[in-house]
Amino acid sequence: MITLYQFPPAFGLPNASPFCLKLELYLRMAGLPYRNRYTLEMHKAPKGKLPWIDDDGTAVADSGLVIEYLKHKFGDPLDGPLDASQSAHALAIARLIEEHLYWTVLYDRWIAPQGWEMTRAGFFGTLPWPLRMIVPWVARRGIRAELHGHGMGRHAPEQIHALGIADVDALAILLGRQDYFLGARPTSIDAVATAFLANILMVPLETPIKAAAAGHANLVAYCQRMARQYFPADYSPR
Ligand SMILES: N[C@@H](CCC(=O)N[C@@H](CS)C(=O)NCC(=O)O)C(=O)O
Repeated sequence: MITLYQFPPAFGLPNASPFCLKLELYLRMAGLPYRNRYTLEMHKAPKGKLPWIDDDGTAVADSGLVIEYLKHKFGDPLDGPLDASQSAHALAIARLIEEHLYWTVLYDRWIAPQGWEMTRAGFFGTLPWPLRMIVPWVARRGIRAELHGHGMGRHAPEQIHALGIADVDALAILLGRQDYFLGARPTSIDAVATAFLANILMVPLETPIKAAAAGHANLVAYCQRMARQYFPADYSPR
């Protein structure tokens, strides 16, 4: 049995970590049985980040590497039929989302004042005092350092928003009038796109990037369609 270790649900989503939501969506899309373990024990994660899985004693970390592992072990019903060009297209979209757009979202949640209010309350609000004062401060300092290391954190807020909006606009063009990112059938890139778009569109935080995404009717309809099809049944939208 696959055990999925991920953060507890937050912000009205099955998971406020897009990487965790991506992996849970993939498991559901591929029809693989799994059980959830909600955790904050980062020291138990093989790479110090969530999500990771334990598959009958085999620990695998990193959402992308987990998906590769699952494809290898259980078959690849979603992406198996893709040709090399479609796979390359999907890889380019995933990199745009995970290695670029993600960092703009991280900035809006952890550094921009309005986002930080939401994040501090949502992630740390139930901690007892004085942990409630110390833990968020330490965590935010870590995220600030990561944003600086990546480079995104070195830009002005308007520049970060312009970069994120360009990504969202590109995604809207790439999706176009299709039902899914590679056509009429869902593939694993839809787990990636939905996890990140839902974490922009379906979270109660108004940002210029969310406004841009909400302005693309195809992205909104896509996200809602994927949520209806694949979000866990016990998830109740706000
Ligand atoms: N490349 C990793 C990224 C995972 C990741 O960045 N997880 C974040 C949450 S979205 C995390 O665990 N952060 C906690 C930390 O860095 O301490 C994947 O695809 O799983």
